[in-house]
This record gives sequence, C-alpha cells and structure tokens, in this order.
Amino acid sequence: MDKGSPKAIHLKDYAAPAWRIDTVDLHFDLRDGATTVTSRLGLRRNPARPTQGPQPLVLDGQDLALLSVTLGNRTLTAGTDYTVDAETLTLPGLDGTEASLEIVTRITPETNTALEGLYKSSGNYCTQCEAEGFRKITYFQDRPDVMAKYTVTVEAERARYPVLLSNGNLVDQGESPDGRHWTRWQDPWPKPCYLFALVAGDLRHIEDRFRTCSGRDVTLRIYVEPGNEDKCAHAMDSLKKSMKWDEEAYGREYDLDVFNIVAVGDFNMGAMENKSLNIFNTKYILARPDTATDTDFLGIESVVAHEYFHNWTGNRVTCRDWFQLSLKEGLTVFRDQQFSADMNSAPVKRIQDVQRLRQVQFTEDAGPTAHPVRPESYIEINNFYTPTVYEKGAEVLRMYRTLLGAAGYRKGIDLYFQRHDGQAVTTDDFLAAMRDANPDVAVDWEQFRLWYAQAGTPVIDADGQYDAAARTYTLTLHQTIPATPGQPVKQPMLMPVALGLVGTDGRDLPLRLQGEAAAGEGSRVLVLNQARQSVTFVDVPTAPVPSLFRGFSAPIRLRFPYSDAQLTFLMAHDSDAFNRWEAGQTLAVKILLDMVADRAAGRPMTVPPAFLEAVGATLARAHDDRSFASLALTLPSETYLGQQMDVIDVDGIHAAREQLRQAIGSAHADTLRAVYDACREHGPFSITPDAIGRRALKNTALAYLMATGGADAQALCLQQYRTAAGMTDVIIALMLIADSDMAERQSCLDAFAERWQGEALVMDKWFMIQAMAGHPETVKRVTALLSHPGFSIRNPNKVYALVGGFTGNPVCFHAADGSGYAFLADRVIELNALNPQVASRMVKAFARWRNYDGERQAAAKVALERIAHTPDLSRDVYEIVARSLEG
Ligand code: B3K
Ligand code: ZN
Repeated sequence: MDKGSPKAIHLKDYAAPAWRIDTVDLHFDLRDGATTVTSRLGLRRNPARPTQGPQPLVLDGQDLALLSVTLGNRTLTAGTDYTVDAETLTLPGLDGTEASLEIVTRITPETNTALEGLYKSSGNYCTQCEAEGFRKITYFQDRPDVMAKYTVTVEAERARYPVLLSNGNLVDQGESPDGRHWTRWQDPWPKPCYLFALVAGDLRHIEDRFRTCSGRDVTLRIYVEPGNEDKCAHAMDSLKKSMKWDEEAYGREYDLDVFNIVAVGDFNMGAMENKSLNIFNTKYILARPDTATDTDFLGIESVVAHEYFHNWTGNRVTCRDWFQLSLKEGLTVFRDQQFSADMNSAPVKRIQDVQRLRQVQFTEDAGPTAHPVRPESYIEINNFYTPTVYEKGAEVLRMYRTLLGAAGYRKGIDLYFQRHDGQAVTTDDFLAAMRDANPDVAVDWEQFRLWYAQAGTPVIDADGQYDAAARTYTLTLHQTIPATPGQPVKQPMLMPVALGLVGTDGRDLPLRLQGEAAAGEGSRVLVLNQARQSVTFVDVPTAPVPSLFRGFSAPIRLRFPYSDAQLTFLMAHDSDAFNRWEAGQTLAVKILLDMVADRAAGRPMTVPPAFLEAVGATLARAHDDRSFASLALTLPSETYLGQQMDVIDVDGIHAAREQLRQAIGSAHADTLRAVYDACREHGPFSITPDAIGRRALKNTALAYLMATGGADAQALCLQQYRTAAGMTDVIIALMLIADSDMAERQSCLDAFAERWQGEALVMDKWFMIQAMAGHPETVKRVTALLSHPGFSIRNPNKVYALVGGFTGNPVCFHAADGSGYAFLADRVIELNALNPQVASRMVKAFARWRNYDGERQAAAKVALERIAHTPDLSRDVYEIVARSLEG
C-alpha cells in the first residue's frame, strides 16, 4: 500500500489563491450519454495575495473530457498554452489583472455511481458538490475560499425533464429546437462552488409562502417524484418553523425570494444546503403517519432546519478551507439542536443528543481515526464529515454559550455575522468574535481553543469530602485526556462545569464558595482549567450529593465514586433532568458491568433487588413526562457498555443486558402492562410531543414485556403489529417479533414486505430490522437479502439499512467466527468500485477492532488486510483502512 499511497493535505500549507473567480457563467446541455458543460469564468488577481508578473492558474478537474479552452477571444492549444493531467488543468503563466476564460467539457452523469458531481437518480439529474464534487462537473478552483456570482442555463428535453432548477432566481426561460427547453438562473450572492446545484427531471411540487420579519414574501417549494406529494407537509411545516425560529433566536432573515427543496432517492448523506436549492435524501422529506415513525418525523424537522440554518452559518459566512469544516457544521448542528429543543422537550432532546455523541463520537475519539474538531491533515476530505466535526463541534458551541451566558453568546454571534458576512473564514475568526464581543468575561480563550486542536475525550475523576465540623464540602476534579494518534501528550482543557449540591431533602443547597460574601443559586457554572482543581463550598448543613456537569455541560467522561444509594437518590431528586437520567444510566452501567464480570468468572449473574426497586420508582413517575420516562427506563446501549471495558466482552455484555431486561420485565409485569394500557391513544393520530411521548413509553413497556418471552406479551405485540395506525407502533412491534422466536416471525416479515414493496423508505426499515435481529441466522439472512429485488448496492439508503444495520448488530457483526467481518469486507470491496464515500462509511465499523479479544482481532485484521490489498482502492477507503491498521 505504501508505494504510490495517496498524499495528505495539511492545514499548515494553506495559501490564498493567486487568482480569484468573480463570476461564473455556466451552460448545461443535458443529453443522454453526453452532457456538455460550457463554463465562462471572470478571473481577477487576488488583491489579498499580491504577486508580480504572470501567475499560473491551476484548475481542479476529474473525470472530464476537455473539448476546448478559450482565453479572451483566443482558442488555446494543449501542451503549449495549457497542460492537463488526471486532476488539473494548468495555464502556466496568466498575465494581467483580469481575464476571461471559457472551458468546454463533456461528462456522463448516467455512469456516475459515486453520486458526487452531476449524476442521475431515478432518471432525474441532480448534483452533489460538497466537498469537492464541482471538479467533476467542470474545471474550477474547487476550494471554498473562491466565492463567485453564478449565472446558470440548463437545457434539456422538455418531455422527460419538465423541471429545470439551479440556485438563485429564475431570470429567463424559453424553447429550443427538437422538443428541448431551457431556464436561466441567477444567484446574486457570491458563493463557493460546493454550494452550486442543478436539478432536471420530471418532478411535482407542493408550494407555500413565508413572510419574513421585514415583510418580504418568499415562495417555498418542495419537489418530489410524482406520487409523493402527499408526504411533504411535515417537511414544509418544519421549514416555515425554522425560518421563523432563525429570525427570533439568531436575528437571521432569509435573503432570496425563493427557497426550493428537491428530494432524491439516491443520496450519500442526509441533505445538502446548496444556496436556495437544498437537495435532500427522501428519508429526510417524505413522511406520512402510516409510512414514517416518530423518529423519522423528528429527524425531518431537524434536518430541514439544519440545512435551512446553513444559509447563514455556512453559506453567507463560509469556510476558508476544509479544515474549518466545524465552523459551519458544529455551529449548525448546535443551532438545529437548540431549535428542536424549543419545538419539543429540551431535556429529552439533550439526552438524545448526548446518547448519540456517546454512541458515535466517543467511539471515534477512542479509536484509530480519532481527530481534533479542526483536523490538521486529511487524505480525503469526505472522510471528515464525522461525529467529531459535527457533534463534538456542536458541544464546543454549547460550551461557548454556557461560559458566556445566552446574552453574551448572542453578542458574539452578532459580531461574527457583522464582521464576516460574505467571507470565507476560520474557527479562529469565530473564537475571536466571541471573545471580542465579551471583553468582560474572564476566560482564557487560548486555552479554550484546545477544544479545536486536541482529540480524545477528557476523563474527569472527581471526588468530594464533607467536613461536618466545618460545614464545608470540598470538590476535587482531576482531568486527563487520553493519547490519540499523533497526539501522545495533552494540555489541560478549559471547560464549564455546571453543578449543584443536592441536600438530604432532595433540594439544591444554595451554593457559596469559600471567600464569597453570600450564597447564590442552587445551580451554577464553575470553570475547570487545570489538571487538578479543588473548590470548597461553605455553610453546607449536611453531607450533600453532588450533581456534576449538569445538562452535560462539557463533552467528557465523568468518574465519581457514587454509591448505588446516591445514584438512586439523584434519579429521584436531582433538579436537573439530564442528571436524573444520567444517574440511572450510571447505576445501570455499574450493575451490568458487575454482571458481565460475574459471568466471565463463571459465577451466576444476579440483579440487585434495589435496582429493580429504582426502576419501579421510575415507572411510578412515568406519566409525569412520558418521553423522559421512556429514556430513563432504557438501559445503556451495548456500545456504551463496551466503551467502559478495555477488552469488549461482546457476548457477556449482551447476555447481561438481556438478563437485566428480562428481570425488569418479570418484576414489573403488571405495572408495565398498566403503563402500556394507559398510553394507548384515544382520538386521532398526531405527532405532538405528548402523542410521541405516549408511544415511546408504551413501546418501552412492550419491549420489557416481550423480554420475558411470555405468551400474553407476544399476543399483545402481535395485536399491536396488526392493528396499529401509525408506523412507529407497527415497526417497534415488528422489531420485537423479529427479535423473538415466535412462530409468526416469518409470516409477519413477509406480510410487511408484501404490503410495503412499493415504498423504498419503508422497505429500508424492513431490511434494517432483519440486519439488526439478534438471531443465529442473521448473517445468512443478510447475505440472502443482498439478492432481494428491493435491494440495490448502488442505493446508499439500502446499504445503510442492510449493511450499516448489520454492523450495528452487536452480537452478529462481532461473531467470534469472523463471519460478520468477512461479510463487511466483501461489501466494502464491492462498494469501493462503485461509491467510495459509502464504502468508507461502512469500513469505519472496524474502527475499534483492537478492543476485542484475540480471536476477533485476528478475524478483523484478516478482513482489513483483504480490503487494503484491493486493486484501485479509493482514497476514501485507503485512508480509513491505513489508519485502522496503523499502530
Ligand atoms: N454539508 C452537507 C454534507 C456534505 C457531505 C459531503 N461529503 C450536509 C450538512 O451537513 O448539512
Ligand atoms: Zn451541515
């Protein structure tokens, strides 16, 4: 692999371009088998990089057939006037201060299976340019700090492509000979080329309007394939809510007269924020109660918001280079999290966000692909659209807000937009705006900057000492940041520690630090900025139970020597909802790890009665907040439990978790059944937070009842599967049935496929359920499903459902015989040739292979090496595999 290995790009090598591109005039002649792209570039010397004499102009281009190059009026000659290789078109010395260059290229979107650049999905043309797909459309300086104004003409056959869209406003349209037609679009806002978009196809749309805060009317449209118009209402509603929320919470108004969304079935990610022409994976647009689950509805709300919010955080202010990706992604994820918290339940949203962070980001941060929020180097930038850049990046934003307070944070945001509107900037520029807008806040911003630079999840070891005689409580925090690839030694980080001390009556004690004149609120934010730090609270009447990192105020792993009794106490009394949930999780982790250890030592696994009592108490309060209760009743995931072990005991974790679930189901069978019945819906189906909470709690109860394997539970589950009105209840019941050995298992799965074969997104659920089933035959079944008529290896959603679902199956994927790993290697090798981005996403499932036992490690290594030796390995897959095998 070493010879000719792809080269890494380094942040330290950044240099501004010698030439800027001010205007881009594109003409697309879309034809089967050969699309011609004519690009006219208005070039100007970059005043920010003064240079003398002629300067080379190097344009990026990939998989393009070059037809002609014209400078001004002069047709250039290959070899003398310019050179072309597999990745660039170079004009060796371009003179003067301005130039006009026309380039004609030919491309074949029909054969583009990588779904990057211009490609076809269900017969329609669409684009995906971020990060570097524009170079697959035409030669260009494909980098985000080149911002230009675009005019785009799209021409195609009218009958097959009645809808022709691009960014900005429609300024002209007309007929062409031979049944063809064209439209012309102009985007008044300068943008980087990764935000360019084009769509041509036979699409239908729904339309609505939004009046902005300054009274401008915006036409909103969602385009879908014919027949899906009745599944767009929720997405449209989410869009209007996002537009309003951004005006109110961030003072951001929309800046064009149209906002279009197009949903396509073949898309590598969730969605893309192209200026005024968002392109979405159908998964994040299409929803009807009978086809989509509550999770789908909430996902749509947050992704529609996320892409809309990018209009300011990403588009109006963009990234200088791709190392700055978290500048837009961390910030925009944080904004969509805030939005969803406001639209639904804030504590529930926070818990779900932290669950996700732990599930995916903590795993990444502890493995071979760990990297800082602002990476220093990459081989393939598409590999860096990671949980670290997105989710940990969002946590960094949350910490700014916790440190500065809501008002200080908003001042910083306002200054950021005021300074940088229309620019391509860095995370340092963002930090400077936050700092400069809050001169009175005493935070060492240089130290805070380490959150962008240091990888690895900090571990905080905390302890508390109560001195009854002195009535003081001393809290000691000690931070360590684990070594990560390329970063053996770390500096202490600066982080907000939101905390409270809970008194014996269950209330927060007023907090007064030594040296302070008076006691303050019961919850406050302290700043941890040293490796070891102690604080002493005075006037503490009795030994308190500390509630630390409330609301998960920093993305860390906390270790505090809580007793089981203290955790049960916090579960019941902590005023911070997040920490009430957290206490339950911590207790469950303790108990489960003890059970795993017992099993490993050949002892029987036992469930402490006190834990079952604590679960009973949670059940008794369940109707106070059903969504919260459903989360509080859910045991930590097998992945999270695995993170707590040096060598992950796959079977032990699974056995312990199943036994505990069964014990809960048996101990509380009657209460669970009563909760189930009380949550049943009355009246029409709705997706209000209350209705979602009812279904979540009801299905949590059903899952525990099913864990007992009892006939009553199975009958109830079957009844729910057969009679439920909405997809949430249907799919949970089917999942539980698929996970059981019920006689009806296969007939239910068959009936579901029969019923939903025409709905691709519903069939994805069917594939996923079978891939995730804890069934001895799963790997065989998944292999067989690759040949199912509804499956296609070329469709990312299908791959994520079946292959991705299988890699999330804790026992079957990690089967000791290596069958799961071999299956994944085969798929990665197949995908490598078709769609490197999807292949690379899948191969990340090997990331923690060194944390399993010797037998599994050996099998994973064989699989990884087999991938490494694949001819024509893409940069995407190469980078992940090479890192995984290193060190
Ligand atoms: N910005 C896009 C992601 C592009 C991924 C390119 N491989 C979607 C988003 O984060 O909003
Ligand atoms: Zn984004």
